[in-house]
Amino acid sequence: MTLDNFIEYAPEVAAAKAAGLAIVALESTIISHGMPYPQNVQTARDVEAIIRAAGVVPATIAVLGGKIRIGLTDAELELLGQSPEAMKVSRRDLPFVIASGRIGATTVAATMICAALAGIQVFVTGGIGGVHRGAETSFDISADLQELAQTSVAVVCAGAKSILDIGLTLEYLETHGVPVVSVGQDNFAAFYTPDSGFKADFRLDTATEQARFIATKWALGLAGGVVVSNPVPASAAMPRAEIDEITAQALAEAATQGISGKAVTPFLLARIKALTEGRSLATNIALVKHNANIGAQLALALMGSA
Ligand code: PSU
Ligand code: MN
Repeated sequence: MTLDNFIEYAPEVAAAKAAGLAIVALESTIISHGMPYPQNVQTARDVEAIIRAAGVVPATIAVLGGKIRIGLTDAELELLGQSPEAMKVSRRDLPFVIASGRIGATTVAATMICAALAGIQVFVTGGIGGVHRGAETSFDISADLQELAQTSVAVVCAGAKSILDIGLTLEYLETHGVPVVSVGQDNFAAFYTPDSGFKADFRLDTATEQARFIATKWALGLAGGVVVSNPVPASAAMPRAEIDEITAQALAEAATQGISGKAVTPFLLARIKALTEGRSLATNIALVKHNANIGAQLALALMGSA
């Protein structure tokens, strides 16, 4: 068994690799477990279009038919968006979903692994997983953080949701040597709102500066990811008091219902969406599109600093 048996490129991505063009990876758990149908599929298509319009090739990543797929067709995006049986796949789940031939939607951690295997340096998503509130008793820390510690992919996101303990998430990243770079402001972003109240490590506003920083890290042999925190545009942000109240309610419901393990994050995302009657979804869509622009520019700049 060699890696070639398990990885398949879409023609567009294979051509981009051969020509040395900039490529941006995209995850699929955001499609299957992060947003409802049909907005999930529409957003996935729109994000790919934004990246293409910037002259960069998008590669949405998932596991289908026993293979890691780098770049999906429209019909495959639809399949991921509509299949309740699609598994949420993190690092530990990857061999299972490949070996069993099931439908797998990759998280930030698994998408980083697949992007690195495919030689893709930039990955755009919405929010990263992190240290959950109450982790001192639940031990619930997303595998995304360990992946950032070891896999050399830059992850453009809108920070981390306040369903998490953002302060502890940043502490964990610091311990593991993962730099958190902020775009356009000093503080780390909080997904629905621009400001988490915690400072990011470094503020680098331009793609050129971000690319120079990332290329320097890797040239020094410092393997591992970089978090690029891009705040939601103010015009699309949610009122902080409202999101705080809804987050508290969603967390209380998760505790009452005994939700645990990999189900926690999808449960909270779905409850927040329901409790805001879809307004959080509009914010979510807007921030992912904004991240696509930043990620495409970063991928182009990285080609120049390679
Ligand atoms: N946070 C979001 N939206 C998401 C996710 C997180 O705001 O869709 C998804 C991502 O795929 C992320 C995963 O990698 O949830 C983290 O899950 P867990 O907390 O179980 O590691
Ligand atoms: Mn977890």
